[in-house]
Amino acid sequence: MSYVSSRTVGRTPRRSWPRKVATATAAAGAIVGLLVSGSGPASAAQPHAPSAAPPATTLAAPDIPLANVKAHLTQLQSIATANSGNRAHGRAGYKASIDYVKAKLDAAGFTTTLQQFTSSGATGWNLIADWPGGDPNHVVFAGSHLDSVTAGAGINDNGSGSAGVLETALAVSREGLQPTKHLRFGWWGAEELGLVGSKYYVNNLPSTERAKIDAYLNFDMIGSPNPGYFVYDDDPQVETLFKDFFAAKGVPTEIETEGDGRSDHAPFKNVGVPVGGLFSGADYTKTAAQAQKWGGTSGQPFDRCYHSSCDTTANINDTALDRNSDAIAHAIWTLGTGTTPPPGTSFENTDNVNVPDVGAAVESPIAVTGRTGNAPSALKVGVDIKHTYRGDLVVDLVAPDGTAFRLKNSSSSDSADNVIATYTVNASAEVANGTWKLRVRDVAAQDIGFIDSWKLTF
Ligand code: DTR
Ligand code: ZN
Ligand code: ZN
Ligand code: CA
Repeated sequence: MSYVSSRTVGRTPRRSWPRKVATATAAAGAIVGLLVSGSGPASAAQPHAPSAAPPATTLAAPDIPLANVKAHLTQLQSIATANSGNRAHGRAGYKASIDYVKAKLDAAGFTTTLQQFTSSGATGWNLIADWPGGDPNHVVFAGSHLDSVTAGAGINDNGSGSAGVLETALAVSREGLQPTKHLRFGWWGAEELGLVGSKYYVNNLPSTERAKIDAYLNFDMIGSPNPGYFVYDDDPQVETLFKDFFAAKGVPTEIETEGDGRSDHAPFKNVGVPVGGLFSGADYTKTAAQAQKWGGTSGQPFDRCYHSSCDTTANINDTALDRNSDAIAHAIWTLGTGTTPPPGTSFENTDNVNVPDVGAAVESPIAVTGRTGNAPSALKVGVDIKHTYRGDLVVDLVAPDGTAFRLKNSSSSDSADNVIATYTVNASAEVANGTWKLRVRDVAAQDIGFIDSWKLTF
């Protein structure tokens, strides 16, 4: 598709814009995601619909018994007590912890694998447990680190995450779950030495296998004694899944913003796997506002025994441990049994649509199907518009119900070429399924262009 470039000195004055638009924030950058759309461009008149997914139905997760989760913590505490007071990498207490978890999973019918590595001159292990069945090309993966620091038993950090993931896996077995996707669970070694075990796993996972992981969910500290309810702000669909789970229980959540790089989701995220997770807080101090919404004690750390000898079975808030363990099960059942497209799913229209010079707005449609509920609060809108004076252009995202979100205003001073950007839109008030449109209008004479492609990632 060719377009003519020319310049004029004066530019027609910009028009005032209808105000029924919401705002969006722009961020350059690529979108990493799974393309659901079929191959080959549809005609400009017809939306570029992905292969139609069956209506999304998911099985409801069972309640995860708090008593069972706490029984695992009691076992981990006993192991630490019998092994110099800790379960740290390279110490007897860590191998005993691995053996305990593996025995439970073997008895429950999982296919378990011990992956051995060396760090700081000591042998470490990752434990991977696969639930037989499900689509091997779509893996839903939940993990937690099993090692403690040398200072103590590490019951909240991270017996809590390890026990919550373990009990969810055992619930899969008890229910005889037959998920549509393949379920995998992991317990990492040497996280406290710098994410050593999870890095080793990802580094040794072929890229073809990495690509099969629809989502990696990380649980590191989920029972803090003065708890907060933090949701990782990584994959928008996973983030929304957890936020909606807690909202349905009347539990407010906050975004875990400083978690990047702080736990075992980081190696997965670094290779493009959609990630998410939950966190109840460590050594940061709970604010008065947070105590107001979550209870507990303001001015005190979420976990005053973080990395200390007092991180024992007495260092757990049962409500937080129970809620977060149930959230793990909810995520596994929702992502593992539903026909909802996996996290990081994109819908794309690659048809070229000409934008008339200083003319009427044009639209490029995308039909979104197979999703459940509303769009995420961080819906990614990837835009590629070829144009020789991008200041001429006004760009809106239009939701299926007609609500317009302003992505870009015109600017008489922005003479650069092309609009190639990714915008993040809070579309959580909009139903996800339906025909979304990219609306583009050229408001200044001379210079023309066309919509080359655009993409929605949930
Ligand atoms: N690094 C983890 C604890 C931790 C601290 N901040 C976050 C944020 C998100 C997850 C975990 C953490 C540890 O000490 O194991
Ligand atoms: Zn730690
Ligand atoms: Zn930890
Ligand atoms: Ca123009």
